[in-house]
Amino acid sequence: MVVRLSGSNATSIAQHVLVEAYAFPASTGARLRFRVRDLPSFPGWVYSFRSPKSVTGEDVVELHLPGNPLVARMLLEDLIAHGARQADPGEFTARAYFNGRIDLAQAEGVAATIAAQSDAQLQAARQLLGGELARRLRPAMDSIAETLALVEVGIDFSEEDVTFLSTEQIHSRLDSADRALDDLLRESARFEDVTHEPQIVLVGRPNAGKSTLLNALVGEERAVVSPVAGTTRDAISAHVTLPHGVVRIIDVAGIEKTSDRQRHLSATASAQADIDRQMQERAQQMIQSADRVVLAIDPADPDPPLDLPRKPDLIVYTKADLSASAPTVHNSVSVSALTGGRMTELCQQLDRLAFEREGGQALTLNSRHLQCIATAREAIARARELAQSNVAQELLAMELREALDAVGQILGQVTPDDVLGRVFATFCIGK
Ligand SMILES: Nc1nc2c(ncn2[C@@H]2O[C@H](COP(=O)(O)OP(=O)(O)OP(=O)(O)O)[C@@H](O)[C@H]2O)c(=O)[nH]1
Ligand SMILES: [Mg+2]
Repeated sequence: MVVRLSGSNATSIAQHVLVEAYAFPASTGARLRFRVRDLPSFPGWVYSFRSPKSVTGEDVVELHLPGNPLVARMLLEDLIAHGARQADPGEFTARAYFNGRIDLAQAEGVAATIAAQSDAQLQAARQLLGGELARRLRPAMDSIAETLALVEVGIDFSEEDVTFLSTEQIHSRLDSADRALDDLLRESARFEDVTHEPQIVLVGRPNAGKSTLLNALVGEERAVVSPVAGTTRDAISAHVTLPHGVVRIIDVAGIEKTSDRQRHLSATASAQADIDRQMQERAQQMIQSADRVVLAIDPADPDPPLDLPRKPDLIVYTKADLSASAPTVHNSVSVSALTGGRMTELCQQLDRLAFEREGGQALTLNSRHLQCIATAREAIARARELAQSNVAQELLAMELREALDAVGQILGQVTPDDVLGRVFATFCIGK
């Protein structure tokens, strides 16, 4: 277990739980003895990282303890008694951001890593964490910032009749910035797509074995199973963890042909008829809205297979333990939920249906990133118009600054100082 302290008092507070005084050198670990309340002292590891070379940019001490939650809690309480406080959610990451250790997109990457429910989401989070977005944005930011710097210098020297940038030069710089942003948009995936939880609906005739399949996939008795046709009424859904992530599997009422239903109806009261109609409608809705449709067929069922409004993505022949002869059809698998036979293959097929996507390596942008990029591109378009007229240099600078701010906001950077830095770096104004 690891207890992590961050802040200027980290070392002095940590000192209180160590048996002997320790100097906390930079970036090293040592095996030391801990004392917690009246427990016998015990060994553990202490790692210290001095500001600014730590994950938060502050002094950081990590106490690595034996894996006993009770001891860890007592130690935590001792640290709090000596002036520490429990971190707020995300506080280590927030401090890392405010101390300039990571940019805002990387901070989003930390949150996305924690929330990830599939390989694709982890991959997207990893790219944010790795600063990939900052690298991709850099050329556009540089191009806008340099243009702004030159336009501002032009304003300062407007009395002296020197032109720092021609309209064509401004246009070509802005076009290249706009192109870089456009490329980024075209080549990236949307975070909302990646974080979408795939929904797979199980359909089939009554008694096909859908609920039994759901239970076997979940590993517990979620849905009621019985030999009576029409057992499942409301749609039942459950999360199932597949090799590449978590999906939602939905088990709906068995779908009957209208003629079967009529037969059924004559024997039931009209209230039942209404329930039956609602069940069927619900099942049809689920088929329309699900990401994938899996059709369950009992090979022993003499009735012809269902006519679905949508082509199923996979056919599952059920009850393989009862009938050895399932038809061999493309995109089908024959399983026994009862004995578990070929259920692993079914899971692999479901995994493929839920998570197959081309590429997979694309950078992922969330809606905040998209909004910032759109704002930047609008400002670039306005700046391009303004660059035509010489009188509007201040307005042009304003639009460029807005574009730069918008791109900078993706990474959480405040830009005015950045611009000033460039002006002074490229021109010896003080001369
Ligand atoms: N031997 C065997 N029986 C199974 C298997 N799967 C389901 N059954 C049986 O088939 C019957 C119907 O199963 P359910 O899972 O309730 O079928 P369903 O498709 O959900 O039926 P409805 O909810 O009425 O549409 C039950 O008696 C199950 O025990 C299997 O793999 N092997
Ligand atoms: Mg059922």
